[in-house]
Amino acid sequence: MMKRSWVWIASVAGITVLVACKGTGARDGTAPEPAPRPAALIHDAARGKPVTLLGPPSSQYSAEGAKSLVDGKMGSWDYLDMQWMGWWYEEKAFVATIDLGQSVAIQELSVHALTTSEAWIFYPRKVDFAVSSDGRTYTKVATVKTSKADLETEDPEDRFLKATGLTATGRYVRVSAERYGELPDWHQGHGGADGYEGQAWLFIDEVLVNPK
Ligand SMILES: [Ca+2]
Repeated sequence: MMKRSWVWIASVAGITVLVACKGTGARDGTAPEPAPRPAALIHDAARGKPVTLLGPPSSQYSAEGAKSLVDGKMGSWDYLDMQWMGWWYEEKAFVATIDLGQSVAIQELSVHALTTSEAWIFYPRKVDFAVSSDGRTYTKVATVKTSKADLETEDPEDRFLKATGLTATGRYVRVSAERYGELPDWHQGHGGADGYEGQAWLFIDEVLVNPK
């Protein structure tokens, strides 16, 4: 089982996101302040719809399985709050496909992700959003990338990595997230220096389609 490390060195920045909540108190070794959960969303078109994953999350961090991605429940900055699902580098890539049940005009797609470097959890390097009418042929409609500063933010954050202003139509939505990969050189676990694998976790808890 991997070990948690305790490093708090990095920078912060904002990117193309809806929410970026900063935690505090970590640098001096105290626990981060309790995090407010994002404001409840009234509805989105993916809520409760069937979800398939390329591969399941780690059994350590699996919430209630794939359906947790569309249950409208968001995690906090506590990665152990049972809302987040975690994908370790040994798991398959994060690829989630949602069947909306009917053709939908899509204006916005987003994924809610967590970063907590002290727990080896980093935002994805990028998220690709694709849409299909038949469930076989997918067309990429947006890519959201995170910057180096976003990826190496010091404090816990949660973000909606989102694509807006879309003019797509489709019944199926596919979201693919690229993991951070090897821990950065400032991180205690970099290069497996502490005897562990030196790889980052990816934590995601929700995929949203046209949130209102
Ligand atoms: Ca959820």
